[in-house]
Amino acid sequence: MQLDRPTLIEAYRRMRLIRDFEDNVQAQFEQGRIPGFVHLYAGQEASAVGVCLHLSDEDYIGSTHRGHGHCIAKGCDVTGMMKEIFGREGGLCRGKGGSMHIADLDKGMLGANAIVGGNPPLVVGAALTVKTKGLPHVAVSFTGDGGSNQGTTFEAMNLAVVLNLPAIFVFENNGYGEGTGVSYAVGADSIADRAAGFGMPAKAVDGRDFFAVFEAAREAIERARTGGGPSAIEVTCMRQHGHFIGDAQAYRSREELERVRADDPLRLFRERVTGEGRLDAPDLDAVDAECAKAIADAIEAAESAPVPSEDELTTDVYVSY
Ligand SMILES: Cc1ncc(C[n+]2csc(CCOP(=O)(O)OP(=O)(O)O)c2C)c(N)n1
Repeated sequence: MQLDRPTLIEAYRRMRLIRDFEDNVQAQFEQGRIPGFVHLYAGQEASAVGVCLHLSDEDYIGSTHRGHGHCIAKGCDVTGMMKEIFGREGGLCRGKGGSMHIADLDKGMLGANAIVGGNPPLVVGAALTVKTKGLPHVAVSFTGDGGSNQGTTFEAMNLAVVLNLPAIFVFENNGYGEGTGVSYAVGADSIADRAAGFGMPAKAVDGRDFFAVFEAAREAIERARTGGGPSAIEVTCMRQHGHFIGDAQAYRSREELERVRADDPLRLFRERVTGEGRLDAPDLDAVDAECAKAIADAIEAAESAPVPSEDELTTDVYVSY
């Protein structure tokens, strides 16, 4: 499918916003200004954006501990996210969730999830809601290669097939679950083939290539929207950083890290669209400047926001439906 100019710009804008967000969060964390624990998504941008560009606020996604990219790709406000990560008032979850629990229901973002394999069952629940109400929406689960091994994920895939739900399982295979390699931990040659074994169409795509992800996601999402049921996409991605900020990555070779940097999906996108004459470098430079400013403003807003007051301590602990 040939993408028009505004769509290409929007794809690049979301990927650039994720990268800038991550680079700045890393710098702030290293200066001790962010509480808690942070897992960076840099290098995997083409996955989140290639999928979420097809979604509206009425569609759902479920995310992982590495969730900033999914939130931004789904349209969450970066200032609200930054305040959340800084633990400040005005954060998307009033500063109480932090990096691993950002949710924004107005955007269909059901939540980052610190429990590996935690989101697929939630996403299947959202897909069941959509189907029961007869709505044309879909629910997408982003899960890692590690999360693909969880029993919760297996049950979710089975139920999605049995009930013919509009659910899409995106498996972001970045080669590792913490420091454990896929070849050790995943007892199948292919995560996509294993998902197909549950009875759904499944594809593997190169996550360095935005266009490959976009096309696979288009097919899967269209199928789900039109009653064709669930499907799976294995996206092979490159994690540019360690598992968490501060991970020494002793389990990765220098050559691998050099390859990861060389295969940067943003650079590859830029080269392709300018090489094919579809966008000009100044168009992309303008997006770079816009995103840099948005993130600088977000940090400033987060730094100057107050921490939640003490009387907020016990609110939001239980939710009444
Ligand atoms: C149920 C559960 N088991 C273990 C952990 C600890 N843990 C946090 S992240 C992680 C690795 C996840 O790997 P993967 O799903 O491949 O995602 P990635 O970090 O590569 O994005 C583990 C084991 C956890 N949070 N939840």
